[in-house]
Amino acid sequence: MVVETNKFERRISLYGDWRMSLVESLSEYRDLLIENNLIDGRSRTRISQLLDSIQDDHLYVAFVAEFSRGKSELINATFFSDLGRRVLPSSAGRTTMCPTELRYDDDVEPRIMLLPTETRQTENSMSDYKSRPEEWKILPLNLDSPDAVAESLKRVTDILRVTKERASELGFLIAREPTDDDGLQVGEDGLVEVPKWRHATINYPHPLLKQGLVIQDTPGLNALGAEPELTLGMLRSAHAIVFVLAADTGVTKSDMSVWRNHVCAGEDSSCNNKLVVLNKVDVLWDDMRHRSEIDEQVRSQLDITARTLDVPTRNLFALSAQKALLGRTRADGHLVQLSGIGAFESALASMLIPAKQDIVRNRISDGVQDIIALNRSILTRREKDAAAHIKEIDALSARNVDVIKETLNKLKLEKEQLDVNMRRFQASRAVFAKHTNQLYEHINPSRIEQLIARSKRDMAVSLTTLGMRQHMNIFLTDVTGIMEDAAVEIKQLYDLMASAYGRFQAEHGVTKIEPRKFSSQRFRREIDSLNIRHDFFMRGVSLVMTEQNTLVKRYYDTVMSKVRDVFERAGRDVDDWIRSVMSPLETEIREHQSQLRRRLESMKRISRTGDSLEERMEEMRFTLDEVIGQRDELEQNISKLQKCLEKSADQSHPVRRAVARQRSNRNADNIVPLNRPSHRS
Ligand SMILES: Nc1nc2c(ncn2[C@@H]2O[C@H](COP(=O)(O)OP(=O)(O)O)[C@@H](O)[C@H]2O)c(=O)[nH]1
Ligand SMILES: [Mg+2]
Repeated sequence: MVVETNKFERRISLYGDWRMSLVESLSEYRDLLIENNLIDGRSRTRISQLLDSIQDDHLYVAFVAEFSRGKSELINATFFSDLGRRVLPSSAGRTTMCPTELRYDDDVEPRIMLLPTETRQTENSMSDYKSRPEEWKILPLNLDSPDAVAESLKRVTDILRVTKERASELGFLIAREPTDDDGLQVGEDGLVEVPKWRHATINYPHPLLKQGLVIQDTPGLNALGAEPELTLGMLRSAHAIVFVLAADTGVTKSDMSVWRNHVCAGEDSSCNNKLVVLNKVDVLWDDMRHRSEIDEQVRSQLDITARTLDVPTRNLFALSAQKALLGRTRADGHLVQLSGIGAFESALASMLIPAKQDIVRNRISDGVQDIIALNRSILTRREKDAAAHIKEIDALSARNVDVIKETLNKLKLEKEQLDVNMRRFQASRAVFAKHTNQLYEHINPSRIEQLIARSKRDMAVSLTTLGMRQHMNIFLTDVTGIMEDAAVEIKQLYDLMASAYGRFQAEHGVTKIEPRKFSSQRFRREIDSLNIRHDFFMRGVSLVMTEQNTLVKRYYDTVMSKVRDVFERAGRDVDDWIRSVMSPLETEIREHQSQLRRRLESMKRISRTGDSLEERMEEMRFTLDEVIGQRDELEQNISKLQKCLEKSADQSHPVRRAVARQRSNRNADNIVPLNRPSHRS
């Protein structure tokens, strides 16, 4: 029997190889630039940052569904079957009580970290707690024994029994009727079971996690509702979301609620980073029936699901996680094949990896393109300069005093003109600084803080959901306005720079390079999507809720902290842009100035001392050859880097293409192809 290899693992490992080769060619390129004195400090820092970002690049996959659909079992089967046992606890009823993240960070020991539920009463979000390990309970994992690991991971099922009031205080919805499935049920003793932990992070050195894969397992509707950060943060940033249904329950009301309000949350349901799994198809297996009959039944259930959720059937997979895990632990290839997990894993890998690869590729292309343009242009200048000087020396061979004078004058004139323009350029810096200040004023963190504070005050006195919703709308509109003002300022700054670049190009033959573009679009899109989600969330909250309600309060805190986060990142990016937008032109001008100075010096020496012309000529020819050699070596390096950044020929899978398209739209403002040199003489 052929034991199938896990397709997911293979694809991830190929992706890891690709990242390594990208790191290698980018480092080689940087070393060459340093060696040939073609890089300034700013570009050097940028390349280091890009290298770091490739190395700690993460792939996020979130498993979302109502409880008991088999999420944990599916994670066990897909990622952990090589341990020969069930690692994440999976059993009937509510098992995974808290959102659980599986990842690997080699700076810390293998361990499970648990954030107590009581922290829900504070204003801090889960991500705030990430930087405060002292608030978490930490248990080391004993890797020598899979049983011991599984035992430690059982902590994610811990519960507390508390009164209804206490549960509400902690932000959990309580079911009003015993038949309600969107709230926690009150037991006969009047107590409610709530998860003991708010969040669990498992640091585990699994090969896939070591490659940067991060798996998020969520417990169900109740936890999603109680922790808005999951929907607003985790699910939004996941590279793939796997939504799980069970064949024995079909699509229930609460499944629909998870799907609409959390997985899609206002986005198009055909969004291509979502896979839907119809799990537990083994419940339909029946030895008394013919295989084709069972297949037909599965197909018809898939059709119904596709229609109900409005997703394309190619994103839907029927499988049995349980049989897949069993088959893999027993090395029973037939059972694994029967389980149907293979097609799901292929689709997941196809969805996840090319989409992620596109993001990395775009980030790197965007990051290095102006560095490449600049060093190409400097080399072209060095080459032109050496050739021009060779001509000048050649013209002197007659030792004609007039010619020497004329050449000297020409060079002097050009140098003077350059100095004048340089002064003009320095003066235009003042205008640039004015716009820069205005831009900083727009995105000033204290301005956002003021808006947040005002909004919180307004909400605190608002007694109805409707009122709060209006205040939230005002807040988000104001924030959008700030983004728009910033975009206008950025455009003006860019135009200013582009005209300064253009002037130098026209008057001094500086190679055509353009200032680096900056687009605030991606930040704007993040704010827009908060707007969409806000509408969605409020539609789901039908009760009259006041600011006192922990859930709504936490929801708004989350939105505000997202806004704060968007502006912080935008501020950092703007900062980096402003610092770097001038430097290519400055470097280019400095290079030009020093070449003119050298040529003037050389001409003066020749005219004064009658330096041997042959010697100078020899020297210049050597310099020219050297520059050409450098350029060829550099071009080879750039081609290697570009090859690495090219899309691989096999991105033709329909899901993959669609995801790549969607992702690249999302990153459209980052995509800039690496241009060929604009001219070479
Ligand atoms: N028959 C069958 N049961 C499954 C399958 N996958 C999971 N289960 C069972 O469904 C229950 C809930 O599974 P679990 O993974 O804990 O679900 P979760 O709450 O979504 O994480 C457990 O009793 C599992 O054994 C499956 O493919 N077939
Ligand atoms: Mg679970």
